[in-house]
Amino acid sequence: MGEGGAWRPGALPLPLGDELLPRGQHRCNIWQGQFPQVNTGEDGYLGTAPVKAYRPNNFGLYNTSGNVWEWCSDWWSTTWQVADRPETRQDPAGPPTGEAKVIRGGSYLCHASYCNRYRVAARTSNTPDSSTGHMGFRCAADLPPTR
Ligand SMILES: [Ca+2]
Repeated sequence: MGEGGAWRPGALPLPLGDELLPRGQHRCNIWQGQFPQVNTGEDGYLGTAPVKAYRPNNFGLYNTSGNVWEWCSDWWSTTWQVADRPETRQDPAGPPTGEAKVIRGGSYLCHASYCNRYRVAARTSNTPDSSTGHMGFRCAADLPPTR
């Protein structure tokens, strides 16, 4: 940014490290403070935040990063995606079976010192019988056919 906040060609849009706090505005619910001893709740939440607490992304989706890890239908694998096959490259759905499901996006427990996965592309896993306060799910449906 140039002086006065004007865009300067060739400049990064935000100072490094300010992606989650542009112009002093928190963009998602993560941990602030000294993890795990002190959570300052600087973003307004010590635990989960309401769905519309932060503005949506450009697709209109809320909480794609932080707040709660999002359960995915894909089985977790550290090797399946490595193979260069059509099913691993085109709309990959993960292996047909597994022991743990993919979770993505990070949670209010993520902190730079411990779990800096509060981004849309972040993936890790948990078993389907797990129960925690920092995982949730997103309901989705296909659009009805148009005439
Ligand atoms: Ca928080």
